[in-house]
Amino acid sequence: LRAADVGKTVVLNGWVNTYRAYNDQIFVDLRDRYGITQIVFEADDPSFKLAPEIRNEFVLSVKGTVRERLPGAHNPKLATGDVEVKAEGLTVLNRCPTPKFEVTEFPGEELANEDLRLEYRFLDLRRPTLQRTLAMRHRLNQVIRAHLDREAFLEVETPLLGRSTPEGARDYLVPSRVTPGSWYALPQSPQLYKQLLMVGGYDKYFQIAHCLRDEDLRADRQPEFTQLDLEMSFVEIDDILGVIERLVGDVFHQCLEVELPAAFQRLQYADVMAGYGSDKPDLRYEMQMVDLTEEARLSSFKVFLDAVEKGHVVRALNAKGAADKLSNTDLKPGGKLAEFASRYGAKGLAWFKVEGDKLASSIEKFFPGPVQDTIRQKTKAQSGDVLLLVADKEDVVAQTLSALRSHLAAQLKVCVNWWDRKAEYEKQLQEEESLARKKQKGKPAPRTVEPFRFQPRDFALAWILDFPLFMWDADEKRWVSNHHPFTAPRDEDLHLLESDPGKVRAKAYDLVLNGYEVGGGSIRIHNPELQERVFRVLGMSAEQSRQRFGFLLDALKYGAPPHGGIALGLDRFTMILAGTTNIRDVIAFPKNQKAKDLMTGAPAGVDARQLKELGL
Ligand code: AMO
Ligand code: AMP
Repeated sequence: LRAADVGKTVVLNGWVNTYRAYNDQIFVDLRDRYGITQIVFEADDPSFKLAPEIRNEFVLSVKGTVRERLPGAHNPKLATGDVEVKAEGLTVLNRCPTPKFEVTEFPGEELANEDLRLEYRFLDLRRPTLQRTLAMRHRLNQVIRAHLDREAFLEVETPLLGRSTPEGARDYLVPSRVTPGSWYALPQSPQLYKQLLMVGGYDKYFQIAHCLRDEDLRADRQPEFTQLDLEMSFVEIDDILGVIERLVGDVFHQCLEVELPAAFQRLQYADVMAGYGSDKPDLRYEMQMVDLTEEARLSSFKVFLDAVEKGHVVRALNAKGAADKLSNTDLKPGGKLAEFASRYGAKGLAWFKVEGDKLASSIEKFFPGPVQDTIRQKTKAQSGDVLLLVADKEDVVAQTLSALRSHLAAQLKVCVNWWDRKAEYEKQLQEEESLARKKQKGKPAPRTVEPFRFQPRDFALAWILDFPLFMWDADEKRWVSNHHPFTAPRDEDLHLLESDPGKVRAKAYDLVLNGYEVGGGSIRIHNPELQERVFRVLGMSAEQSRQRFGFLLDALKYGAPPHGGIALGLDRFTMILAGTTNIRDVIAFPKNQKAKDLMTGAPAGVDARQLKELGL
């Protein structure tokens, strides 16, 4: 309801957000999906007698007349803030005990404990933030469907009960009652079905698909999550990247009114690993790692010399201008940053402060002048910078410096998330308004705070290309697929498949957004002999691959077109569109970190009779 509705008789149904009772008036803020409206019960109306029993979260149906608020009582923060509804009839549709936590959100105030909110998810879902997020997710799905329909894709559903298609995680298994002792696997992704659809002649397929993986959970991982799954025939890498660039551009345009570049930057796996120590670097800011192994070799610092001796590496990050922001508590041995680094396996964290054209540190004396000069040049060090160094095995150094990079970017405010900027803007706006209202006795104030706008560097998208096809699994002592076993090797590396598998690059690509892997895919193998060769490198005998993947090998023999595809993680995508870092915020009924649904109690026991029927 807006000012234009003044004079109308209306019926509003909703939940009591807040109520304030006075002698002659009772104010109720009624909430529904569309917002909050102020209702006034006045002593002259029979509904006034009912109103005192109203409590938070009661469900009301209110009949009344829309009227303009009194001068000074307008609320510019509410979309409905110019009007109120004078009640002329009230039905209490349902009551509610005092909720275990406040559904009303107060800016700047922390939410109740997440486990409690997950237990009462139906209440938590009433929070405007969650409602906005789920509406954003709905919008995303609509944009995807309309866009891919325009590009002639067909939406096809694939089964939930199937055979296991390995993606590197554990399967959720479902026992068969009809065939005792046999099991279905819930899909980790529709990977093989979509490839079979290509063999079936559906050359552009997509699906918004549920995927299930029994893996350890993190802030950006759920056991059950959703992919935009897509596959195309007769394509090369560029075709797939192009479809996704157009689609993601459309999503950002329609969901956030942000215009992305027509093509995303393309980076080599080897380069990002060397520069950022991660295959999903946050590219909203620079701060690359610099290799100083040679300089360490020329020093007399024992820790570094021992490391170099063992074939380890020494690498550094330059925290620009951090000298006056990092204190001794951060830098000292065993201090905050060293403690952080140790979580990733680093045994210590060395540092230099750059003072003019000198390096200052307790270990500076071990580095000859010319070596210090090279270090400054290589790290592009300027006065006021702090260099942070780790010596260890290459993977430990990469993991540590990659984590330290994000940690420092947040601590030093090198990179501020757009939603934090937006929250800051809203806080300023509120302060300004309340100040101005005091001064001007309630009249709305002219705004001086700059309105919130997205900046180009709020979103950094990049393709990571040329992943290795295999990785060495040291525990199992065998080669494993980096993506999955159906990914095609690059043609020019084919001759290395058996002789040097580690050197073979894949026709695979990941999409990275603000440090999250939001998608991944590849061109697939469509030749049955090549597929069998890859299975062999993975340690599968001919019988084993026939037994597990006979249907795929057959399909490839029966005229499989060249094909490829990709899957976008829609939960992670929504997280970024909605401005949260918690994947549970974008899923209506998520599981907690232990894969439990705290509301329904799943997973839970079942009747002995059910187990007996299943032969368990
Ligand atoms: P992949 O395993 O890389 O590829 O998954 C694609 C994308 O799905 C998202 N994702 C997850 N999101 C939330 N919770 C999880 N547990 C989770 N696991 C993955 C990520 C990831 O980039 N079949 C292939 C795709 C293909 O080759 O076409 C596949 O599933 O954003
Ligand atoms: P120490 O000689 O043990 O007092 O260490 C001197 C400095 O080197 C301290 O700041 C340590 O944190 C740091 N250091 C120790 N081991 C490493 C390592 N593997 N990589 C980087 N710095 C280290």
